[in-house]
Amino acid sequence: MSDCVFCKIIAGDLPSKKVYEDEHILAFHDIQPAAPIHVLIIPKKHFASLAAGETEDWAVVGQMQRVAAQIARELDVEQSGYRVVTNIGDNAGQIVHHLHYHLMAGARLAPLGV
Ligand code: IU
Repeated sequence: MSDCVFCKIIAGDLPSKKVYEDEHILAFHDIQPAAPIHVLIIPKKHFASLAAGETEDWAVVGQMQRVAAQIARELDVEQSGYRVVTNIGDNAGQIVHHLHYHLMAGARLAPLGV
C-alpha cells in the first residue's frame, strides 16, 4: 500500500535496523522502543491486522511466531523472557495498520491484565 509506512520500509524507501528477513517476513527494531529490546515482526504482504487476515495468510502468521522465537534466541533473551503481542484496532492502540508483532524484552515488563 503506497501510504503505509511499513510497506515503505519493506520496499527500502524508508530505513530500518533489520534483524531478520526472508521471502515473506521482515523484522526490525522499533523506532521508539518501549523496552530495552523492541523488535517488530511484519509480513511483507500488506494487511491491517489479524482481523484482516485471509485464508492464505495464516501460514505466514504462524511463521512470524517462529521468527519471534528465533529472534529471541539470537538476541539472548530466551531464558530471561520476552513478550510477543499484536494490537488490533483503536481500543488496543494500533497506530500502524499493517500487521505487526511486537517482541519486547530486556527488562521486567508491566504485567498484563491487572
Ligand atoms: P502499534 O501496535 O500500531 O501501536 O505499534 C506501532 C509501532 O510502530 C510503534 O511501537 C512505533 O514506535 C513503531 N513505528 C516504527 O517502528 N517506525 C515507524 O516509522 C513508525 C512506527 I510511523
